[in-house]
Amino acid sequence: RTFKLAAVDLGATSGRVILGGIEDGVLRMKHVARFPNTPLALLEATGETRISVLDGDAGSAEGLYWNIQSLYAAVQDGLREAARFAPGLTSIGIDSWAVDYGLLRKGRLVGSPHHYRDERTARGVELVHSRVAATELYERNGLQHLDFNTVFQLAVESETGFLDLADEVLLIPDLLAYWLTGRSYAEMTNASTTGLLSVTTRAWDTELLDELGLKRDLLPPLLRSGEVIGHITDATARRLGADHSVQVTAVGSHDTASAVVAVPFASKRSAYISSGTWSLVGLELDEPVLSGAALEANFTNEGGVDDTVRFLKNVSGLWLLSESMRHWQAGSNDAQRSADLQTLLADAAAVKFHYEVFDPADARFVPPGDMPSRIAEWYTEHGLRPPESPAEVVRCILESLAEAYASTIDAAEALAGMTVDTVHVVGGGSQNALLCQLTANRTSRPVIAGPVEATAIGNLLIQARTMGLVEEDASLSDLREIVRRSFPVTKYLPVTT
Ligand code: LFR
Repeated sequence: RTFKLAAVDLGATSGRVILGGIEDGVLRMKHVARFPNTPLALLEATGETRISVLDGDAGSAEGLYWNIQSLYAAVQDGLREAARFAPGLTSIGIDSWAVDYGLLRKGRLVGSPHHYRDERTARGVELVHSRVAATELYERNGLQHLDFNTVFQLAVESETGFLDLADEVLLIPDLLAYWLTGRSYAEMTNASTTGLLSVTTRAWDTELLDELGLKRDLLPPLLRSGEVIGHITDATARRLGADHSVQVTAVGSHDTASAVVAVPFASKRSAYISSGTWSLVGLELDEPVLSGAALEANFTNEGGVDDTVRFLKNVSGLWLLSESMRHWQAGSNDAQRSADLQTLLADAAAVKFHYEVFDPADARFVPPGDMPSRIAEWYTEHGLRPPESPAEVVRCILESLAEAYASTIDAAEALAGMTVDTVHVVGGGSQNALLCQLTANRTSRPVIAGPVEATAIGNLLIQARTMGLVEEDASLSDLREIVRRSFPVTKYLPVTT
């Protein structure tokens, strides 16, 4: 009875479907499905092109893609399970990573969506900057420069002619919502990561599209989180075994926007870190900060739920650790192969740390591949002694992330003119006790860790408000009160050694 809502939450390495409902003012959740998200690398091998699951050195791949059809099949399986378990299901909300999209022609997908780690984006940056200077771009879209922002990807699609095939571009969550409902929209929080949305009007920047030679009608109408995308189609209802009155609700479809909704802010002076594959470190503000200093510091002003601004910086994340684990587990050394994460983290905590930190945002760490060697290479190039054992590498990764968090929070404080007295960590990284403690130490501020499922929680809370399960006019702070009531947190105090 309790469960009326389903959150589809897609991450770069796995996806999940989680049921939710409100009971006595508390958010209850039930995980119904979890599935891997394995990208596809199209490799050039012996002269012919063959599709292969990503393995080994993807640097030599022709392209890196999302297996969106498999993902959609897994999402439908998950929703079928959700509908079976919760016959009273009324709403579905979808969020995923940002920037990536499918190209459609007459409603059909043209090719597989590219993965943002595909290295073609460097060309896109050249193409865009030859028409619009970086400073002008920042004034218009307020975004941190990341080579993979949609605007750069579309510039490459345009140069290669693929864009000529398309009459519509749909971001990943919008594409899945389209398949479920037959309605195509662009939800605002995710649209704000494309680089094509005006940071001042939060409408598509048609002048920018013109300057870049992109067709104005490629992008669908915008929708705000909390609005209804549509009811599921009859065919979808049959496939899911769900009632056709089930609706798909626009949530903060950018996973980071949903995660920020679920930060149980202890005070107005709190910073947050949404810590997963990436770490998004920043502040919730009412207005964007578009100063030269913010551009210089490469901060982003993404659109948040309820017209907030996510003033933050993407500073790499636990990808460094998961990709290192993938490398070790595929290796020939038995001891390394059998190393599980918990043992490694315990060993890393025991390492006597006498290394420098490295820059986790260095471009060499973006593509998939052998992270431990790339980290060693970074140290050697800087004339420093590299970590050797896996435990040392893990410790260096976590110390370096914590240091990046600290300098980013200090910068955010200065740029936004606000004092930060507390740091919230949500997402997978909030379960990493070593990372949380190092973050407290290096930021010299208390860290409040949790909830781990912030993204799904934010997704469910916006649906709950739309469906009238909480007050229709509940503010973000009202929703955060529900988070505080529903989920415990862990506190880490800074320790100086
Ligand atoms: C986090 C995230 C970040 C975005 C990156 C790529 O999952 O959505 O916010 O910078 O993935 O889309």
